[in-house]
Amino acid sequence: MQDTHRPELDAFWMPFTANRQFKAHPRIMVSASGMHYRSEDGRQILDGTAGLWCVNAGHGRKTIAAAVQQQVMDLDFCPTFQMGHPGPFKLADRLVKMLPSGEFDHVFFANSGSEAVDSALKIAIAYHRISGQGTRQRLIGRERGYHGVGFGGISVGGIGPNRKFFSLLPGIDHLPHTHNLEHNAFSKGQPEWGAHLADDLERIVALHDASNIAAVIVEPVAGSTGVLVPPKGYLERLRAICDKYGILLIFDEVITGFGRLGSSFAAEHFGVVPDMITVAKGITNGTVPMGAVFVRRGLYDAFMNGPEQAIELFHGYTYSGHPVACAAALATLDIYEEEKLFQRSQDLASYWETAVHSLQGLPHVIDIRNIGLVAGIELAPRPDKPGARAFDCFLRCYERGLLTRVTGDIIALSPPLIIEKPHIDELIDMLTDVLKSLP
Ligand code: PXG
Repeated sequence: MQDTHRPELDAFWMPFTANRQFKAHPRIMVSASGMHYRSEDGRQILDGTAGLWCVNAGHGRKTIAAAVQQQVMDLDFCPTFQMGHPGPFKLADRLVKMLPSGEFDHVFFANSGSEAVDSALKIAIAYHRISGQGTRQRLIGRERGYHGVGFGGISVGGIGPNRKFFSLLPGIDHLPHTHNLEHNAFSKGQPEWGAHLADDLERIVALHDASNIAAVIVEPVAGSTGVLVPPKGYLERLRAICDKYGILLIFDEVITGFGRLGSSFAAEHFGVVPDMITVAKGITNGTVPMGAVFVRRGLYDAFMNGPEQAIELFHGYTYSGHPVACAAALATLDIYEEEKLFQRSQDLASYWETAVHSLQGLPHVIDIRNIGLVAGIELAPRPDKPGARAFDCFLRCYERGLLTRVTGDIIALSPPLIIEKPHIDELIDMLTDVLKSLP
């Protein structure tokens, strides 16, 4: 790779990126269609990550583009504070019908996963307050959890580098993460060991008393920290303990929502119903920013008790329910439904599982885990250089024509749900070659 300084790349401070490395060796995409990106040097790159876990219906979907174009022409923007337009009403009505067993009846819109998470945390605290339990202020997250980058999200999140420079919200505790190679390496689907880790919630309740705890937030499958699949029975136990103490349970489904696991949502997949679900990414197939919080029956109603003229919740964004995002989301849901993409994800899951586990035994591979159309491949770190081997793997895959995602020494794969078996074979072949060549 040649170092060439391109001054036109200087001004953009790239998020979550090694800016200097990138700008010395840029990886710039100029178009995308179906399962592939095209890079500025004219190469086809197989998208092994659905962009950033969001392009579930594949790239360049014409009906989404048409809906967005039409919406911009018809109604570019309209506030949703004290007035409205049809989009978010239609979308919310449609979304609640996709949720498990009619349990959820209202949707609050935001513009990203981070905003959805902060909205959910605020709704939880406000809910207890208006229900006469204002001492319930504490929030509980989990080690290795990722809930975006707002102050709420990094506080309940469990990723050291995301937290260490910043002052965090007070009154936060963390459950232990569930990742354990000694017990669960090379598990297919949900690992057997680890349900008891949910019992740590009892310890936290004993420490602070339930009367001080508002909510627990977890990703049903932790994505960003390397695809951590919940042990069998773990989520059920969390639900039971939350029920026992009147604590709200929030599932952050920014990654697991919209078919990633082969069901509409992880809540349905695991048969565990939380009190709120946060989503983003796949809601618009990544085309227009949007996030949302789904709230369980009763939560919204609790807020509807004051004088009719009064605003019930002092929270919202200029772009909550933005017309263009709503149009993109509605067109996206049409595709999911018409092409039965969640079913497709389920149907492909066992082929995917066999394919990714075929990497077992290759150099450096110390664990492979999978569920639905997602997989994590953990590599042994290079001595004294954590993350370097997987980053090298990412760069080599990119050169080879495959987009992967790395976190620490873990490669995460989460292809668009339109993936075909030959793409899976191709992806595994490329990754096999790279792993064999990796120092
Ligand atoms: N919650 C979860 C579970 C997420 O995965 C967010 C919240 C925040 O969403 P926004 O839209 O604010 O970014 C996310 C985002 C990665 C990666 O490499 C994952 C995310 C974002 C960037 C990178 O795995 N997830």
